[in-house]
Amino acid sequence: MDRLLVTGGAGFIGSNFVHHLVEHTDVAVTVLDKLTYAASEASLAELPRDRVELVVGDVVDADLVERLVGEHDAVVHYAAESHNDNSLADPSPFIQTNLVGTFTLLEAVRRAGTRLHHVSTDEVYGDLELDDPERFTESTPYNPSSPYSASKAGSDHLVRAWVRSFGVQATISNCSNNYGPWQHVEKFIPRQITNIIDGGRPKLYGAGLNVRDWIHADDHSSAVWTILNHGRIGETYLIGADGERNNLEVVQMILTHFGRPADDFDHVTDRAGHDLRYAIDSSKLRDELGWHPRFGDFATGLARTIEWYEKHAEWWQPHKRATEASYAARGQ
Ligand code: NAD
Ligand code: TDX
Repeated sequence: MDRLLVTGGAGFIGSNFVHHLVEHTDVAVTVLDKLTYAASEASLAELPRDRVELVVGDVVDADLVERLVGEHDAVVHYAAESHNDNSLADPSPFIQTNLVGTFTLLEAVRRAGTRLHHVSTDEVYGDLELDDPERFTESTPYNPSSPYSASKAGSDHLVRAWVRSFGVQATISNCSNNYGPWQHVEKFIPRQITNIIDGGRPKLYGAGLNVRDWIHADDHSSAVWTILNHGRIGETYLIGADGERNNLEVVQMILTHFGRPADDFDHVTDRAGHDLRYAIDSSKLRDELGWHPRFGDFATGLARTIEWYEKHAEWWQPHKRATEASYAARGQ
C-alpha cells in the first residue's frame, strides 16, 4: 500500500490518523476534506508536503471521488458530520454527508476495486443500562437513537450490503468516544476544559450520570491502521480502551486538575434522547489482530489533553464564542 486516500482527514480523528501514517509508515496520503466548521487545516500544517496533500472537496461529489479513488491503493473514510447536538438542531447535512457521501464512495471503490476501511461509532448500537453486565460486541443489534447515530448506522449497512452484493473489499470499525488534541470545542471534554480556561464553569447535561467509554485518538488511529492491514474483508471490529466514566466524574477530574472545587459546575438542559451508557468489548480486535491501546490510563491522557488546550488557546479561541452562543440559545 503506497498511496492512501483519507476522507475527513482535516477533522479531529482523521488528522490524528494522518499524523500516525506520517510517523509510523511510508505511505503517501491524500486528504479529501470539505473543510466544514469542524475541520482544521492547522492540524495538518506541520506535516511534510511531500507526504500529505490536501484536496478540498465534498465526499458527495461523485466525479471528484471517482478520480481520487482511482489514484489510490486504499481509502479510509472518516468524513462525517459528527456532533449529536447538531444533528438534533438540523439533521439534513448528516443525511447528505454520512449517507450519500458513503454511498458515493462505495460506488467509486466498487468500480475501481479499491480497498476501503469505513470508520464508524459505537452509537449505532443505542445505549446500555448502567448496571448491564454486557458490553457492545460485533453482534449487538443496531438500535441508533439520534439522527447522527442513525445516519452512521445507515452508512454501516450500506458498506455491508456493498461487500455482500458487489464484493467490495471493505472493513468497518465502531469506536467509542475519542479524546485528545485538536477536538472541536463543541465536544464534551474540550468544552469543559475551555470553559474553565475562559473563566466559566463546566456544563453538565442532566444529572451527569451518563457513561461514555473514553479512548485516546492515538489509540483509535493505531487500531484503524491495524485493521486496514490485517483485518478480514467484510468484518467489523469494535475499538475501545476500557475507559468507562460517567460525565460527572470527568468534569470533576477536570475541575481537580485546575484546583477548582468539585461542585464548581452547572447542570444544564439535558440532550433530547440522550443515550445513557456506551461500553465496548474490543476482544475481537485484541485477540485476532493483536491490537492494544497505549493510553491505558485515562487520567494521564486527560491531563495531557488539558495541557494541550492550555497551550493552544489561539487555535480554539476563535470558535469558542459562537459555539457557546448556540449552546446558550438551547439552554445548554
Ligand atoms: P470531526 O467533525 O472532527 O471531523 C469531520 C471531518 O469531516 C471534518 O474535517 C469535516 O470538514 C469533514 N467533512 C464533513 N463533511 C464532509 C464532506 N461532505 N466531504 C468531505 N469532508 C467532510 O469528526 P471526528 O470526531 O474527527 O470523527 C471522524 C469520524 O470518526 C466520523 O466518521 C465519526 O462518526 C467517527 N467517530 C468519531 C468518534 C468521536 O468520539 N469523535 C468516535 C467514533 C467514531
Ligand atoms: O456540554 C456538554 N455537556 C455534557 O454533559 C456536552 C457537549 C456533552 N455532554 C454529555 C453528553 C454525552 O453524554 O457528554 C457526553 C459526551 O458528549 P459528546 O462529546 O457530544 O459526545 P457523544 O454524544 O457521546 O458522541 C461522541 O462519541 C461518539 C462523538 O461526538 C461522536 O462523533 C462519536 O460517534
